Amino acid sequence: MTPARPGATSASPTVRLLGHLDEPAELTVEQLRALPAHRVEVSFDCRTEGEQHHGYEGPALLDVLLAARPRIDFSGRKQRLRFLLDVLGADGHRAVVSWAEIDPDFGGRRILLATSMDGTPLDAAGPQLVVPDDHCGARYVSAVTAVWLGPLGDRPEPAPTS
Ligand SMILES: Nc1nc2c(c(=O)[nH]1)N[C@H]1C(S)=C(S)[C@@H](COP(=O)(O)O)O[C@H]1N2
Ligand SMILES: [Mo]
Repeated sequence: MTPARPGATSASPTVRLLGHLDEPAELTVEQLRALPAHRVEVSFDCRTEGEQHHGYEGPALLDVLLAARPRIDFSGRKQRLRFLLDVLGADGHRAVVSWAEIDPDFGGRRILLATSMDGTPLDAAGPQLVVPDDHCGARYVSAVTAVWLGPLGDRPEPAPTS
């Protein structure tokens, strides 16, 4: 029998929230639905597949992380700028998002952790990162298994893979 891999079980894959958080968590897609959901229609370009159009629904990545209580000093603004999010997919594909991209005082981008794509629930596949303003689809990391939050220069080595 294949040993269960955290975040990649076929029954209900989970996404782990790691790093500088007061309440690190491991959430199923179903648990992500407890947060307010947003709906977006997006287009992005893929170098191999061409132009793609999809409708996604899910919580804002910001809300997912705020629920885990980031250890970030929010008293000022400059302190936040060194923080980044390392988003990891089940196949090892990964993309970095800066905290400032999703912070309403800076980019305020509506980046989602989608629980459905084109009306199809992602419970079995795992959630997908949705980056509506990106032209290229490469940051639409699917089957997200981990999101690490932390400051630049304080990243875990080796990278979180399980
Ligand atoms: N986990 C994972 N997510 C991924 C990729 C990948 O290789 N692995 N490829 C990205 C790329 S290059 C593109 S263009 C989009 C394609 O999204 P789609 O297949 O849902 O249209 O997924 C992105 N998400
Ligand atoms: Mo792509």
